[in-house]
Amino acid sequence: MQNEDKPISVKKPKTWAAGRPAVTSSMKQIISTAGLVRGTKALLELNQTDGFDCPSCAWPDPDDHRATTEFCENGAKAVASEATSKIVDERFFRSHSIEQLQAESDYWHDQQGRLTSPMVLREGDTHYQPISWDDTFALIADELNSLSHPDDAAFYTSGRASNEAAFLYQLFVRVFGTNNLPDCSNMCHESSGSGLGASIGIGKGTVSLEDIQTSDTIIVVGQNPGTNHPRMLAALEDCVNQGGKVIAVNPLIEAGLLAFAHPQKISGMFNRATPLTSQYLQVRVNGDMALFRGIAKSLFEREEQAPGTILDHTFIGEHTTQAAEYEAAVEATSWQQIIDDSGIPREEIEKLTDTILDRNQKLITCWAMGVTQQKNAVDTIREIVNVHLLIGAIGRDGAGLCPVRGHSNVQGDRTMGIFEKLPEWFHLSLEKHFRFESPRKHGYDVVEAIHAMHSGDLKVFIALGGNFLQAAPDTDYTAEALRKTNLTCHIATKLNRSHLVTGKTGLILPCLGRSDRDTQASGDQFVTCENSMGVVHKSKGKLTPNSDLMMSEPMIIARMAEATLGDTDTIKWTELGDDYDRIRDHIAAVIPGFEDFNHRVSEPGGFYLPNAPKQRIWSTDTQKANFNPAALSIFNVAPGHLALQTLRSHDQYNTTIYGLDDRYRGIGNNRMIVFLNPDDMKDRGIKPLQPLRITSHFQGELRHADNFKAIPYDMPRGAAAAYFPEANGLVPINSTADISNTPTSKGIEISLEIL
Ligand SMILES: Nc1nc2c(c(=O)[nH]1)N[C@H]1C(S)=C(S)[C@@H](COP(=O)(O)OP(=O)(O)OC[C@H]3O[C@@H](n4cnc5c(=O)[nH]c(N)nc54)[C@H](O)[C@@H]3O)O[C@H]1N2
Ligand SMILES: Nc1nc2c(c(=O)[nH]1)N[C@H]1C(S)=C(S)[C@@H](COP(=O)(O)OP(=O)(O)OC[C@H]3O[C@@H](n4cnc5c(=O)[nH]c(N)nc54)[C@H](O)[C@@H]3O)O[C@H]1N2
Ligand SMILES: [Mo]
Repeated sequence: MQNEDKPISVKKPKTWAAGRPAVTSSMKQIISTAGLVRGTKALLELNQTDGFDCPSCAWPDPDDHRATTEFCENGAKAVASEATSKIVDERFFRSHSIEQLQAESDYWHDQQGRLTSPMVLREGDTHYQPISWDDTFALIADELNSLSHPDDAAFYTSGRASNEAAFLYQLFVRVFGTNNLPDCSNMCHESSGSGLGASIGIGKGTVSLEDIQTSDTIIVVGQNPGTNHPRMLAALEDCVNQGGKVIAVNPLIEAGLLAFAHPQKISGMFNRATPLTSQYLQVRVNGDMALFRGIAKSLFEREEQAPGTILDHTFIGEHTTQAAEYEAAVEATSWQQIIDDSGIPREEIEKLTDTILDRNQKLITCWAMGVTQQKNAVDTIREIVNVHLLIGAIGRDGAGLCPVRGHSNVQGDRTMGIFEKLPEWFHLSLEKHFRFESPRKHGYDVVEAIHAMHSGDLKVFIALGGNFLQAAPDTDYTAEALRKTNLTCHIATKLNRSHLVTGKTGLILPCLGRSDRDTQASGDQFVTCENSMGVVHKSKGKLTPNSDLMMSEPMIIARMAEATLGDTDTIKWTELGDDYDRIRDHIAAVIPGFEDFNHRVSEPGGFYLPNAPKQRIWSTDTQKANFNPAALSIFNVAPGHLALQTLRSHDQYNTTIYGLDDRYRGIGNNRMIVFLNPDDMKDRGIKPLQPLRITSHFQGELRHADNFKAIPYDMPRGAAAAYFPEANGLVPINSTADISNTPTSKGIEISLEIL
């Protein structure tokens, strides 16, 4: 465990990622937390076709071959955190009051080990008390059944839940009578779902791993793969080695985008790094829509000079709508506005257009939170699609759209029906198969759920994983909201701050994780996940669980449902928990693309779900791909203010803090920092490491956070960056993206004061 009192260390940021330091770091982590034997066993099973799926990110595994070390440094840290042999049991809770636990850091919480027994915190209690599983389910059933309407309860999901758990959970929630299924996606790629759905008719990406490896040009926008999707670097390296070009679009210089030393190759072990990006565009925060508008403008202008040679007229004619309106919108946008809003000189935009047009116009654009957590995220994503449509860079080899998902099964959870706005066909399919009336009123998303708890409308909050309090925006407001409920209930593997801010009654239900062996009445079980590229594959835990009292997620949901609703003619809840094949048979009957699920998922590597845009079929309102002729928009702040983004360090998984370093950015032993442009610091008389008060400004509301140390960093003027979740208190609850309602965690207006 790191010493939290050690002083901060600041070094020069790295210029390449992975290599031997990554291997050393992962081995150190796993041996210190899980022990040598358990740790090595865990790593050997990780991402093997008969082992378990990495619980870290959603980047796909190769379809046809697996190295024995098919994992990355941060995957190893995620497994180490889950496979730890330390436990948080009844004794732990007896000796730690809620008040004491609240005073500890998120890092400390994670270090304590795995939750092993169901615990309850009743009104007025200072300590969690043990409770039996039977009493736990009776308590939940009582609370749920005494509500005046099912809509008075909400059921959150974090994206680690398996397909089987997610399907059973949404079924339980809908039979209970509500669509209140907020999920982490609402804070993550919801904007991608909304934007892609409107433009191309599916809220998912359209490329495979092979497309990435064989593309000509890959633009990586608002994403830091070196930390958050390290195995993506290997695919980018393959692309570069085959003559492709990678372009980074990011206000910050991120080591992982500069160069990569493959830790599974000899050259990489000797830290010989392959340069990755041929062009690094340091956009202004939220300058991405303007940049893509600039590419479009350049394409139109070149087409005018050499008609018929640049745009894909056949594709545009056969497959799209609104092309003329889009052309008019581009024409109405001046170069000056594009350059001002993006912060990128015209020559750089022309150079990028040259790269795209070179060879086959095989273009892939990848993006993540730098794009999705902005006010105009949906229009930005649709602008990316606009550029792809102009040159027909979709639905052919080596070209397409690639929103890079976060949580390892967040995409699968949505496929399984974890969605507060479930489409009608899904309701009909559930009704036909299970013979019940599925409620149609849209449920609450994350932000709406927080407001509804605050106003007293939501009285029960149940969470299948996650750390709602720390992940949500506006931490104090969210804490007040949670405290107003009658019951908060967390199905969880590790202790976190959400467990310490409860309703009148608080419950912690300890569950098995991905790496744990899951044995039920019918024998050892496996679960399934869907990765970022629509491949469904199995995951089988192998480690002996830390305690017999831990229960699997599907069984917890089954028992909760049985206690609350009882069995129906068509649903025998605990029989489904006894044998997950039965859950998969239901999935096969309800969701298109899962026909013969049990059989097909046994194939090594799993199977691809159907993806219509890959075949140039568009299930949009017009049955075509829709250009979006929106006017250019940009996030502007008042003079003297800065645009703050909240991002991840190299040593965390969302709210789980594995360590206190951010190796690639050169930071050691401290997370309370704010990265700033050196000239912006000079203007304000701010010295490196000087403690600052950050104030966020939103519609006349002010929010403060103190003691953030200033770090000069290579980033555009006007930009600032601090870590999630430490800076979440600054994200205003009502500052959300248009249409998707995602909190604008990457676009917060702030001012600074020297303390
Ligand atoms: N190890 C590890 N892996 C993870 C996670 C983790 O916490 N740790 N989290 C998982 C999850 S749930 C997710 S969603 C993904 C997140 O993966 P990322 O999206 O890579 O995560 P962030 O750290 O939020 O990084 C956002 C990047 O966007 C850039 N950015 C910020 N604002 C802008 C902007 O306006 N324009 C552009 N172009 N760039 C901008 C930032 O500088 C940063 O490099 O990773 C997943 N994988
Ligand atoms: N300011 C700001 N806020 C953000 C973001 C940001 O970039 N900036 N990013 C947003 C994004 S992209 C996301 S996805 C959300 C993440 O939001 P969440 O998904 O809610 O948060 P996590 O930190 O991933 O959840 C960690 C907890 O999940 C539990 N857990 C881990 N594994 C399992 C498991 O297998 N089963 C169960 N039942 N529980 C498990 C553990 O108890 C652990 O403490 O946060 C969002 N919040
Ligand atoms: Mo995410």
